[in-house]
Amino acid sequence: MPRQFEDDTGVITRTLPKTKKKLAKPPMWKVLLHNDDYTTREFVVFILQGVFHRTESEAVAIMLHVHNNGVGVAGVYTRDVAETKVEKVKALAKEHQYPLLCTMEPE
Ligand code: TYC
Repeated sequence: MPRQFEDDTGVITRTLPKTKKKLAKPPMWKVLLHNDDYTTREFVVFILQGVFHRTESEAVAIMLHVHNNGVGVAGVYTRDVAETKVEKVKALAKEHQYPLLCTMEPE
C-alpha cells in the first residue's frame, strides 16, 4: 500500500505506518510424564508442584491420570521452557534414583 497519495481534487492522504505488527503465536510443546512401577506417587506429586507449579490437588489429579492411563500432560510451554522442564525432571529423578520418564512433543 502506498504511504501517501494525492486524489483528483488535490487532497493528499497519508497512511501512518503500523506501530504494532502482530506476531505469530510460537509453536507449543506438551511435556509428558510416563507411568512406571517404581516411582512413588509422592515423588510425582512433588515434581508436578515443584517443576510445573501445580497446586496440590492439580498435581494429585495429573499423577493419578498418568498412573491410570500410562501417560499424561504435566504442562504446555514454548520449546525452550519445555526442554528446561524435561531436564529438571530428569535431574531430580536421577538424584532420587527413580526411573520416572519425562518427554516432550509438539502440541
Ligand atoms: N505407578 C506409580 C506407583 O504406583 C506412580 C506413578 C505415577 C509413577 C505417575 C510415575 O509418572 C508416574 N507407585
